[in-house]
Amino acid sequence: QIQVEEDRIGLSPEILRRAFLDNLFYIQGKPLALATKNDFYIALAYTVRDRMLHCWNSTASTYTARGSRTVCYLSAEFLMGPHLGNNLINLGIYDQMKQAIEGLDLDFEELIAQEEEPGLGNGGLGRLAACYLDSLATLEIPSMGYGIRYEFGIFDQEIRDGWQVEITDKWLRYGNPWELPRPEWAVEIKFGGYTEPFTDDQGRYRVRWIPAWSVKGVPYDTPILGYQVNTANTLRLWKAEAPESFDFEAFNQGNYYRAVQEKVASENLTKVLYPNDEKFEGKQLRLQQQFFFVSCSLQDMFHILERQQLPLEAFPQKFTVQLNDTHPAIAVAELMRLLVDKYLVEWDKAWDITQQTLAYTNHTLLPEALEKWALDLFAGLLPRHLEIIYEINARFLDRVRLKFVGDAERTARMSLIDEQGARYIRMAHLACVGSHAINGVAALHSELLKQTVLKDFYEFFPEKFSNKTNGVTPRRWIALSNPSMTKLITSKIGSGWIKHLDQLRQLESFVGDIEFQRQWRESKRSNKQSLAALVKNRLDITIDPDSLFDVQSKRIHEYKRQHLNALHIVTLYDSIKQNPTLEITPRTFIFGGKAAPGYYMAKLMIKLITAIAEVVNGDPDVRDRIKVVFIPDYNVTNSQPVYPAADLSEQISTAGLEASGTGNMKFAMNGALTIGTLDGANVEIREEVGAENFFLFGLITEEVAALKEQGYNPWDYYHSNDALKAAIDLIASGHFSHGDRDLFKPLVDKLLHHDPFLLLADYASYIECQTKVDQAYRDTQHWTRMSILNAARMGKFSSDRSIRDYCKEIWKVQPIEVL
Ligand code: 26V
Repeated sequence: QIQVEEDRIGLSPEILRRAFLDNLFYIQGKPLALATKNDFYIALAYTVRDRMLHCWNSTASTYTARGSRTVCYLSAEFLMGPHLGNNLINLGIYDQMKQAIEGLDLDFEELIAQEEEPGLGNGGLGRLAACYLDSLATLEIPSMGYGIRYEFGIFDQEIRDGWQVEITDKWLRYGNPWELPRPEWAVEIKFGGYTEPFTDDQGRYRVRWIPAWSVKGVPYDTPILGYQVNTANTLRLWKAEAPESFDFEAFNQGNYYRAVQEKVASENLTKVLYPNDEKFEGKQLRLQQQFFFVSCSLQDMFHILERQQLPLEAFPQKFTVQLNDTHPAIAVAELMRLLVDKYLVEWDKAWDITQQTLAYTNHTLLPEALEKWALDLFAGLLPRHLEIIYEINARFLDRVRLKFVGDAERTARMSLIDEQGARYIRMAHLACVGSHAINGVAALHSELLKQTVLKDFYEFFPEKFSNKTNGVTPRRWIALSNPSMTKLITSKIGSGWIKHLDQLRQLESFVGDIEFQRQWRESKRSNKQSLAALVKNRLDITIDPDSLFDVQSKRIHEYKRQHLNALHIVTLYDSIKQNPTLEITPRTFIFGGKAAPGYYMAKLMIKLITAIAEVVNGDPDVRDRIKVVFIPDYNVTNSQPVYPAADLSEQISTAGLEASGTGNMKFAMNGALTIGTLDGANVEIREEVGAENFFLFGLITEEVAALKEQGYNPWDYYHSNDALKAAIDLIASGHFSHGDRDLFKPLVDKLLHHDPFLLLADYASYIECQTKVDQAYRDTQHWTRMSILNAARMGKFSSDRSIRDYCKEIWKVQPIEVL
């Protein structure tokens, strides 16, 4: 007997079970006996989705009725991770659904594990966007995420013979139950061609853009449900398709085959996510992707404005648009073009609207990551936008000259166009000039922005600058991924902390409670046991849950210094070999992370870690004291069991180079202690948890700068530190490469002769600090206290706090309750 309505909204285990079987039959077309694991997963996903659709509809109608101001978060990446578990948590029916499924003798966790995560991001920047969507919905803020529906997300990583191998990510292979295509809201995006001036029938001077080709942008919407609220916002991702019709003749003189070619090319636009992070490459397709999703999104906003019958002047009241790094910075020129060319708004008025609407977040200071597009490439694709950028630049530089009379160097430095040699468009400058607010992602990073890459802009409009320290969502990163700790905390202080993370401070009153300490250790121990089981299963490596789990998981990059961690391991290994009875705290070193496919040095770092693992794990003299594990294919799914199992979190970037970090927050919230430099958000984490509960080492930003200034010579450190020399020599000798002395030579040579990230300068301090960690871990009670205090004091790093700051200080938006 089918009870449609109740079966689609009811939350009891009985109704959920009935709904699940119904979906299995009517969506997958399978009875229980014939269904595959994927069928079960899809039926389960639809059962959950059904329960979200009511919220989604009520949210949309509430927003329309209230005419609310909407946050539009523009990001080339959204690293959402699997939806199912998260939606169950946010709906508050995780346990009920588990009961419903287990009542059918199915393995609930196994079904949840079926989901192929949408890996539509590289790392920190994309994951931040996902955490922010969760907080926006939870805080009941009208908002929309806009991005690209890549057919292939970040590659899957396999490790073969110790090397990274990239495998295409076919995440859409078995369908995506979370998205709804909205072909009726498709838009057209134009590229190439040329411009010509003309006088319109009112005698106005105007410019006409005659594009050479176009693509269609089709929106795919995914509901983003808040935690225990009725708000379900939308993530709208654009897919490129061939245009309905385009007058190719106008440009191609009837060249049919070229027209067909261009149709094929248009569908390539959203095929694949570029897998670089922190390294800019001026690829044409990448610029096409950026303009594509920006233009789709802005046109979508104009359509919403029209549907609500609001005047153009209302644009900045209706929308506040956040640019997640410079990837969507072309929005400055596109919004101007739409206003001036299409909607016939006069320039000054259009410029006001643009500036009032846009705000820009910077995520990196690394010069090689700053986007600058070669002028000819840009002109070929977006000729009209280039003219608009020239006009913006001319007007802006006039103001610069007025404020800094005679300072021609400053004018050249601030220009939107880099004219030293080949000419480039500087996207960060465009974003700064076109936005009313500019922010960094941690206190230190925001200060450094003002002192370095954006110094001139800070001097020109200081009022635009602010800091918005990153945060992460406690729903995914604690409640979902660490159920044992969640249960323990809730038993002591109730469940309010999941929405108000500051409440974790109440745990401080239990820090001396022996029984609570024991339960805390037991929770950590069971999480370590689970990770050990996963490692055994996937890699057939046995690790000891009673050893110290020392974890570094993040993208592989020289500035993040995974090889400094490796030098510590080699030093420990060498000292045990020299002194076989050496007493050390048994440790398991765990690594995870992908290298950009074209980043040779990062790939070699993976090979170094796996090579050290092979030797260390195979050596009976050391293997009961140290073990090394590289977890392949580090992504959201695979990271979720890692944070709860860590004792020690490695946050060891060269000071001044990690903008914020967000993994550092996930570890500390889950009770790991941090060994770290004064970099990014580490600074603020240490302030919050207390210096006595944080293992600090290394040069600070000013010392790094001073050392480089005076002429840094890694050789001096190599020759004056025996342990360092021994570790490097051992790697160079071929000890970890079956006698091959060439394999790691590029890495060793770079350290000895150049060492741009100052590993050798920080080595002694790092090793000394690791010795303190070793000793501290032996005092179990004290370690437990520190672990509890870390978790208890991490409230600041909830993305709810970050989003509240953005809402109050940049977006000027208020919550709207959905009933
Ligand atoms: C740059 C590029 C260049 C073109 C190809 C694709 C691509 C993708 C990403 C990026 C920029 C990456 C910048 C980034 O991820 N920054 C990280 O942002 C995190 C969130 O704010 C922050 O926690 C990390 O410290 C910062 O490295």
